[in-house]
Amino acid sequence: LLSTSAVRSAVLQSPHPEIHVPDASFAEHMMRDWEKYSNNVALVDGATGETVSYSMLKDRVIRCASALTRMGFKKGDVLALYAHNVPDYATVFIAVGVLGGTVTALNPLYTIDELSTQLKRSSSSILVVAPSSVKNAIAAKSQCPNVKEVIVFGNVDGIRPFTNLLEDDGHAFPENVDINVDEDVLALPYSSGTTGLPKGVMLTHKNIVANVEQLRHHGVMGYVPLSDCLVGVLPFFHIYGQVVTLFTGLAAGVKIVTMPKFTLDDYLHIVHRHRATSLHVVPPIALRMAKYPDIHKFDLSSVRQVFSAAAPLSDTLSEEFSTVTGLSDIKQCYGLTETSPVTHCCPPRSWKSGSIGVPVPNTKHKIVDIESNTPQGPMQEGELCVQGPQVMKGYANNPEATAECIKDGWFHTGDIGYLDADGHVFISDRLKELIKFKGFQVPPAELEAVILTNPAVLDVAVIGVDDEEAGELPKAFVVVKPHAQLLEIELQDYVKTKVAPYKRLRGGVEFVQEIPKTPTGKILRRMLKNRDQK
Ligand code: 4UV
Repeated sequence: LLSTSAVRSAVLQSPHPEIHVPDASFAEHMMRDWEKYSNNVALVDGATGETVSYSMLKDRVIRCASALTRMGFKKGDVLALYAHNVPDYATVFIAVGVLGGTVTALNPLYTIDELSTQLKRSSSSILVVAPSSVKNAIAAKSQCPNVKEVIVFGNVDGIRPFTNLLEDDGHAFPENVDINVDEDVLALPYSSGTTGLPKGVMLTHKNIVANVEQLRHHGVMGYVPLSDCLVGVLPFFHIYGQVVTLFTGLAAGVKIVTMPKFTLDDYLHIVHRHRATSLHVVPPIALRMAKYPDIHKFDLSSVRQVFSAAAPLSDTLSEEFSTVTGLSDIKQCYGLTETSPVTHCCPPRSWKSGSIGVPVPNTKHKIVDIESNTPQGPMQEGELCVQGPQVMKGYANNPEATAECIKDGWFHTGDIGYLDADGHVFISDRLKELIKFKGFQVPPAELEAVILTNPAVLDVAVIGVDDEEAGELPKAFVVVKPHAQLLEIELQDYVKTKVAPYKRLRGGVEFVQEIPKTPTGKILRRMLKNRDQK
């Protein structure tokens, strides 16, 4: 794909031709081609069967934006989405985009503490929730004076239903909101980045529009308008489901079947029944499919391509998956919340097992030595750095953390990898402290802060331990206070009450005399990891 001399030069361009990224706002860009798709199905609620056509979706966006305007929501305001995947996730996101507002999405499994932390940090004024989350939402609202109103997808007594917004006559729809596509923040997901607690990632209209266009390019996701069908199984609160499935799918005019919750059987039924053409999975879903004895009961012949991202997909799993499912085109992609997310994807035809492929259009990359920051040659390991229009504006209210990861115009991913002789990237390790459980971020610093609130704990360090099914499991090394008593199960139960289920200490607890640290007090996680592997 790339000439050897191109690989020898340290900074590499994407092998794809340069594409044009329009200066359109997110909403304008999403709806640009919808006239062509009008009566075709945009979204199907996989749980209820309700369908929404492109023209209905546009109508809903107008009504929703108008209703939000009447509620006083305006440019610069933040709306929090705390819900499972439903078709109106798209309605809300695009309507907020029209108004020049920002959406901060949250995992619906977040506890009240986790929810109120993000509501406060993001200064959200409206909270849109699923019926099952109303109790948590009310409790969090009472702790967050910035939250003015709670709206529910569905019906719950005393809470304004989202359908009420869709009954608006649309007359307050603002025609001319002035949006600066390079500056105005459309999405504010939270990511821990290289270190520390979750930080608000400022993704501008341009960032998201760029990534949608980079993915739509025929050499990347290659969705076919009007005939393709995607399954919205990965959560829309995470950047993967949000941009790669929902936004890129809707901009491209395909049909998306939303699933509020993953169960393997439901997923395969939907793929079969709706004749899905491209699947977006994370390695744990690929593993479940590869190990499912009843897989042959489902007709997967409509599936043209499978993409896996968010965590490493091993050669072995990729091969087993293809053998068992008969789906030979399983390609890896790679990216981060901070890069909207996609920076790399395996190119059609010339992809290699275990590789994350090559940079998507308009994206440059280099591998640098982690000590000297000098560019590395082929087969030499170092930190992967990227440059492109999808790289975030920065972390909200945190110029220090931004400056630590964006240096001289290069975004440092915190992942270790190398390039092979053809310029394909392989990720081999993680430099940053992040743990990934089934592709979801578990920031060790967040768990450490929670564990330190236990009165028996003197000191703690959390690392990820390898696990075949989940990728990694969070494990705590704990120093107990003198004369205090603490059992592993007690601490695990304590953590369970404070965090979402995917952050639980499934890797166990090990009691130690002291936590190894550098002279400046930084935890030596690598030392703990190496000790754990022995
Ligand atoms: O911030 P985040 O949770 O973001 C993501 C993004 C998922 C993507 C990326 C490209 C796509 O095409 C897509 O469909 C979905 O997960 O976590 C970012 C970190 O996840 C690890 C890596 O450590 C990142 O810094 N990661 C993401 N993709 C891979 C990966 C991969 N293919 N192989 C290894 N690690």
